[in-house]
Amino acid sequence: MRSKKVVILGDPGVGKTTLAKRLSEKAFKEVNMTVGIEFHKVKEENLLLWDLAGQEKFVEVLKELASDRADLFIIVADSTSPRTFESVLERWIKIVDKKRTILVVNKVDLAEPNDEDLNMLRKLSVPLVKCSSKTGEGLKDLMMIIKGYLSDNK
Ligand SMILES: Nc1nc2c(ncn2[C@@H]2O[C@H](COP(=O)(O)OP(=O)(O)O)[C@@H](O)[C@H]2O)c(=O)[nH]1
Ligand SMILES: [Mg+2]
Repeated sequence: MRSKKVVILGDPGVGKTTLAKRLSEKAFKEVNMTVGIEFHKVKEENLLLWDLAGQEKFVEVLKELASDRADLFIIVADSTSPRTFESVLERWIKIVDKKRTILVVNKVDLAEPNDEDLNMLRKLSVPLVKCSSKTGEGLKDLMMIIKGYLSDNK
């Protein structure tokens, strides 16, 4: 059976690669900057995570490639960086199918996201999970939501 295609999007530095590694290898690792695209498998759940880099010269082509037949999108914001919340609205949410999207607020080990930023995202009516790819907090919830989405065949 084809693995489920899960595309991870968000500004550079929000922790997309760290999150993908954490979900596939169950460990926190210091990662290198992503060039182009990286793939991570979550064997137990038969997922293929598409981890997209933010470099402008690739992003248009990659976005198209990534969104083709995607089963699920995960958009990541960084709780220490309000700008990355704005990008969710201005940039990332516009290129996904909202009915198949989960929002992740990462790095909650460093700071609680402020309420204004959170409310801005909540208005999108998309499930939102707060987590830390470093400590692992919130990742079980995230995995449950992912599985829920994929089993419903939405
Ligand atoms: N404290 C903390 N640091 C994180 C977390 N997630 C990622 N990082 C760090 O943030 C930096 C950027 O992460 P990276 O995964 O490369 O971001 P990407 O550009 O979105 O792929 C790295 O130094 C990571 O170790 C987290 O949940 N907590
Ligand atoms: Mg990366």
